[in-house]
Amino acid sequence: MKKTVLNIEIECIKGNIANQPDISAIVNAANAQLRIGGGVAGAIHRAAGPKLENECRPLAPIKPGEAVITGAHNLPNDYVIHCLGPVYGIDKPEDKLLAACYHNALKLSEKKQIDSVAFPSISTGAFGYPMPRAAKVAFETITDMVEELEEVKLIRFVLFSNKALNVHIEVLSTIIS
Ligand code: AR6
Repeated sequence: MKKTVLNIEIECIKGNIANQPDISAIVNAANAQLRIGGGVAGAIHRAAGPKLENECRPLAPIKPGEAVITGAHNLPNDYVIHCLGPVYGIDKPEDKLLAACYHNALKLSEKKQIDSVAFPSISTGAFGYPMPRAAKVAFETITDMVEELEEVKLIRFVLFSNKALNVHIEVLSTIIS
């Protein structure tokens, strides 16, 4: 499913964030130490190889809402943007911290002249953020930013299950008609 806002495509697909060869930057749902971990971080680090963790080491730790950028090593992309989402119920206010992840990732993309970015659903796995609420924060943050985006032309959400895909399609439809 695709929606276009001011010439920027927002797309939702089912898939694996570590297998998006047509995308310049993929976003990692990282841990504070930028180590391998599970879920998205595990998939990205396994596919990128150990040099990614080496490059991450001096950039850690990061705080909830922050984003840092590295190369992609063995991944088919140019960059990995590592975001630390809030742990739901602990890092507060969750919505502001989650919005900061999307905002900071897109700011970094603009700075590096990245034209396509793929996001997972940050914080909705191990960090427990309810997916419909997280999707609303993500899409609202992006639509608030489209006017200032000059480089980014495609924003893809890569969802891991049909259920996650359907939640995102439903929420996106309520935000962009
Ligand atoms: N591609 C796309 N989505 C995925 C993939 C994948 N390969 N794997 C999982 N998801 P999570 P968080 C979905 O837990 O909640 C890690 O251990 C998953 O179903 O990866 O931000 C880190 O080391 C869920 O909807 O990220 C951190 O400690 C969403 O992606 C912590 O988990 C995010 O799940 C970060 O937790």
